[in-house]
Amino acid sequence: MTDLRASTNRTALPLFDAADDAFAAHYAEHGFALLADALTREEVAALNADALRLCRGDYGEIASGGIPEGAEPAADLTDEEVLRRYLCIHYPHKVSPAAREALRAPRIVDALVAVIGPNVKAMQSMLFIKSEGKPGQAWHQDEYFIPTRDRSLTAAWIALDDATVENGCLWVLPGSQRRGVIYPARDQDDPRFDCSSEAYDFPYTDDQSVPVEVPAGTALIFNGYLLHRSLENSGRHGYRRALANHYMSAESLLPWQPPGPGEHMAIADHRDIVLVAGEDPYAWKGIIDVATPGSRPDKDGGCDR
Ligand SMILES: O=C(O)CCC(=O)C(=O)O
Repeated sequence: MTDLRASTNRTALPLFDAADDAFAAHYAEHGFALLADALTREEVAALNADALRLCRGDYGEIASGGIPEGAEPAADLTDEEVLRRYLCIHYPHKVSPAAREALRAPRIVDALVAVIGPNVKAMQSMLFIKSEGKPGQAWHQDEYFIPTRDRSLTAAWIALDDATVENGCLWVLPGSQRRGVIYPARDQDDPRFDCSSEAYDFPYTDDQSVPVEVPAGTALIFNGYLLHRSLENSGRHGYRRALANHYMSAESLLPWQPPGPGEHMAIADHRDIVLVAGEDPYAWKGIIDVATPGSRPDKDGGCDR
């Protein structure tokens, strides 16, 4: 396996121009691959403008894990103050036209088809704002939270600002997807991280990890079993915004929510999905629209538990 630690400078991770065979081979080996210019400058600007509208409540209320009752109304706050209130908003695609469009961005869909197969559905989006001083997320695997039946969970993490070590870019453990093992997770109180749990007991060390420093508009496509984390936006670096969308093969059921009454667990299949490529073999079940935007709790310097 190629050792990517030798190339941890700001430009050395390969940035692919297209989702070609080399892109797919890099993904298969390392569990991730970088797609250049996945979104245009205008699409990035539209997403950042919608981020502000979301935080201002222009698209409706954001169920909040972080804003105390009786907090000042958004209308009385500056843009900076209002953006600082949110570390991450889940399901922006439910209300933001720019986020909905980004879910189907053609270059990203090409990349997903290259690594998943012809039939691809999306089930979640997350908009990270990560203002100065805001925490990152501890080591985790996305399939721990969103299980598929065929290990096809794939993230498209799109930088909406240039992502750097200083402003809290993602870090990955290359190849950690290969064993196909879901590692245990526990609560943590590390001030570098928000309230999300941390994976532990895996056979890799922090010094094997690689920072993913990329220009805005780049998509990091990564496997749901890949261990990854981000550190805090260490201050005076503006925002480190990113849109993280999650996809899987349309052939797999999605046992993400408990089965309905009288439904056997083995056929649980959450249907709040968006087909982005090919055909949905379960179209006969219909689609539901139940998720609404919400934010996760955090505070400057860790979790507000
Ligand atoms: O963007 C970040 O800081 C963390 C994102 C992440 O861990 C994820 O999308 O699973």
